[in-house]
Amino acid sequence: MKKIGIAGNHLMHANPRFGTNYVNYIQKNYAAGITNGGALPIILPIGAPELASDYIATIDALLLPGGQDVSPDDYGEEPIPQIGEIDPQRDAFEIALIQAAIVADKPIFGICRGAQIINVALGGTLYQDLTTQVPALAVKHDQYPTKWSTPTHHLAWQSSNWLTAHMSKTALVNSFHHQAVKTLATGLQLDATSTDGVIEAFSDEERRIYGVQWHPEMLLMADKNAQLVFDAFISRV
Ligand SMILES: [Mn+2]
Repeated sequence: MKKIGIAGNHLMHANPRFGTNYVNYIQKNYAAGITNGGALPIILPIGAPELASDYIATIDALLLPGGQDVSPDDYGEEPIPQIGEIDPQRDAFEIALIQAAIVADKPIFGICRGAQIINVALGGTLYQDLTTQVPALAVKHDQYPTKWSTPTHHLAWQSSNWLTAHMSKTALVNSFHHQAVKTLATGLQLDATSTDGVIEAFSDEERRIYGVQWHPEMLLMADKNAQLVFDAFISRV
């Protein structure tokens, strides 16, 4: 069985629900997308970057999920006032996982923050806050309070890519992000934007690196076609 490592998240503040213990976790739907696709999800707890290559050795591919804002320090910027919560420990661990997966020639799939941290790990940059930094922004990219499983904005495909065979020409996706890719890292192909030009998907078939800015795992709750994104990735492992 193909083993897909999911980079875990953690509750960063002592939490009364768990008797103030600190907690490692991952949202269930990431694991569901992998098990539905016939592969085995393995959660990788945030740890020392030095452990990354050992973790990568135990899996066949890496999935990087959503979460906190990526620290602008990772791409050489000071934080603007509109940035959300950052987690340098998670950033460092995930960047080490990405580098180790590339060295080991294992496929990588990033969702939302996961796509952003891939881009940063490869030398690209991000918008810290779309509303502040993109004057031409015309689409609502943080659809809250509309529920996660409701797609709200369209994709504009920019290339023939790993998803175009599986998704419609006028695909609707959900959107829960206030950061986004600004400059794509060298070697990444632009796959899709939103209709206002925000980067929503990229790939590199040679290194088998894939990123999407929306949340296919939350669309699984309402649309079985959303599983095709996970299936397309698993087929490349
Ligand atoms: Mn969006």
